Amino acid sequence: MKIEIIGFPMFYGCDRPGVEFGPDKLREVGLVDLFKKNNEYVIDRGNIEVDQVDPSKKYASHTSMKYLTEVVSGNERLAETVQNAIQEGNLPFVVGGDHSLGLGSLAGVKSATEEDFAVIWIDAHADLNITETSPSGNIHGMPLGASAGLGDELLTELYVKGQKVKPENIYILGLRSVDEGEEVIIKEHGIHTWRMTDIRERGMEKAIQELLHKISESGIQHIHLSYDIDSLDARHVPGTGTPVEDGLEFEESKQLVSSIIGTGLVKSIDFVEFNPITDRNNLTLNSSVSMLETFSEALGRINS
Ligand code: DIR
Ligand code: MN
Ligand code: MN
Ligand code: MN
Repeated sequence: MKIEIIGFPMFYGCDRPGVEFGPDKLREVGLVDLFKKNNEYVIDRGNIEVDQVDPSKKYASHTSMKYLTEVVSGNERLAETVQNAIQEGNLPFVVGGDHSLGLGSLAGVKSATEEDFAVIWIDAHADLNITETSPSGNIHGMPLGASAGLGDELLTELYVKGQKVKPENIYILGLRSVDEGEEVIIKEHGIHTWRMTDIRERGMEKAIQELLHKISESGIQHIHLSYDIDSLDARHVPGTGTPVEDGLEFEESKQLVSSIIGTGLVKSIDFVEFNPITDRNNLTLNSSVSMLETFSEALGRINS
């Protein structure tokens, strides 16, 4: 399986500049070679084009969603690139940029995949907001909800019409900052969650067992893994839009990622929210590289 690295240099989904430099900063410190160390075929597809707009026009679309036009156009291009990668039998590894790129990634997976697929979302946040529940209007808080078919058609109809993933096939881990409206959505749609409180109570080992058991019971053969670096404890990631305390330690995060990839079912991956501009002493850069090494090694093990 070839790994296709795809950069998505966008900050419009989080409305905080800097995160758009994530993909190129990671390339600068050897992103591609880091994957080549463990994997025979690695291609760098470069960056998806993002339409530029002045911040004073962030509300130009007459909805409370900020930068709607640019988020949608960039994600439609991303969806096509992801779809092509999967149809060629390759594994798209999408590097953000903010987490609104989940919209394009999942639309691409949906277009390329006939059968149902699962989404594992590792994040401090649920990213399940719809326009009415969003406290911020930031689209990076909405990609999972929209992909489940919830909320505004402006997002749910992106690239391919309608629901991309069934709520019962969504698994969120690392949660510790959930908005009120998102709590209702989690309950109503039976979305599987392992919050930090669950992980602290029962341990990561147990959480992984439960997760893999549920996925195996579902019979799903394609997992999309979406990794937000703010799932890591705040002290490891000062350079991310919304660091949250009481998060994952490296050991736990690595164990989780390795086990998920170890199933051999992961066919597409996102890695998001590294902001080199707000980083301190390269802490977040080093955290990102350290996690990327784990992705590379785990992929290498199933790839060889
Ligand atoms: C919050 C923050 N739930 C929102 N979301 C973030 O604005 O919707 N997601 N930071 O990564
Ligand atoms: Mn996120
Ligand atoms: Mn997050
Ligand atoms: Mn559950």
